[in-house]
Amino acid sequence: TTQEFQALSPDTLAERLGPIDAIRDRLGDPKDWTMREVGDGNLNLVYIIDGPEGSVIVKQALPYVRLVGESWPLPLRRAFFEYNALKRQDERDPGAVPEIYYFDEDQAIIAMEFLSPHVILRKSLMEGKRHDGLADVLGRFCARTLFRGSDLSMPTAQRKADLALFAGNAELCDITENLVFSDPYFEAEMNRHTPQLEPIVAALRADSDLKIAAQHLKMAFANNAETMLHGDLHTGSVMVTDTETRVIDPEFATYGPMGFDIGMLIANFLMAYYAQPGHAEAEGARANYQNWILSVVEEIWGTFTAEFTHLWRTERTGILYQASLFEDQGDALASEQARIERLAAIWRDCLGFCGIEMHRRTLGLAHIAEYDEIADDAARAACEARGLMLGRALAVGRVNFTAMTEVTDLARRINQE
Ligand code: SR1
Ligand code: MG
Repeated sequence: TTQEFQALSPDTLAERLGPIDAIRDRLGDPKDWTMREVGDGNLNLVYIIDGPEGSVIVKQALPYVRLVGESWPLPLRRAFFEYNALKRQDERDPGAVPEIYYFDEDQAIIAMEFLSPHVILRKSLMEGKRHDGLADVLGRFCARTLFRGSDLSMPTAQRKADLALFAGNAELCDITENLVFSDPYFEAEMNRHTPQLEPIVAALRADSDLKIAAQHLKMAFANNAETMLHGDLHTGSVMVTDTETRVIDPEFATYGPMGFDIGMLIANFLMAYYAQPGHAEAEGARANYQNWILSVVEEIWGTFTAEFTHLWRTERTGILYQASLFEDQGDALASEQARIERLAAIWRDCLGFCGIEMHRRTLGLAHIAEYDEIADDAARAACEARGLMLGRALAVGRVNFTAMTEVTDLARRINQE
């Protein structure tokens, strides 16, 4: 029997979660727990519980979009998809995501590892901090989870079952399909943008090539069910220390095209790059830091392709491109050509999704703190306009770029305009 959903509150946390061994064992006696709500995302409640023996994160989905309110209902079962995605990501890239201690499907509660002293990467990029190994972990995470969740690696019956399972996350896909790919390009009700951007926004909404690109990319997102995606891999879904990087929050997990996660991730670094004038003090230090951000972008793609190539050569156990078709017949060159062409397709998608993400974070409902926290409208618009220009160049011109250095060079040129 299912219990009626009840949102957790600081007053009820100890009473409701205290009896659960897996949580009490981590924290100690519930009467000594203290809790604070720390959720700053768009959808959920998030508590940190501190006990005499440790700390735990408790995340609970609400039956509506927190950012908007009860007028926008959203199914609790997104917690089920988040739980299942975390389990799979941990198998495919061990240690990359928080450990889960407890899951309650009816109450949409996941209790998991409290990452400390980690902070949200987006905040850290606004503060001008660098993180060793960041690009390596993120590039590898993308390669491992995307490759190992696909027909390149999984037993195909298992992949098809997962495809059907994650198809149930339809309402969260619907958010992405509308908020990311459509709303930015017309006057959707919940859109907002900085007033000084009006002429650029009008030009983008009248730009047929851009709207056609967005439609093609939307079709790819909705129809190209290549692998299990994280589904919302932005810099707010990454936690860091000086030397450690972890990925969180895969409630938008779904089957989709391989270029989606990595494109969305890179877009968020590029926007952090353009937002720096709104945050960094001295110009010299800012330029250095901006260069570091672009080096991370280049390294993420470099690590992704290196790891994907390694997995292709060592772990291709799925129904796609069997060794019997290539290597066993002494046709290893064809296998390599197939890999190069596959990576080229991911690259094109990645740039397209990257460009669209840069637009929707400036023109749609869900913006980013890097831009939003620039108090002066004109200064914010100057940063955002550069991101919009690069986004358009990437979405429309995605077939013309051949290396990430071409993207970062263009980012620099636009930054100087
Ligand atoms: C209504 S949800 C808006 C955005 O927040 C999430 O983090 C996703 O990025 C979604 O598009
Ligand atoms: Mg999130």
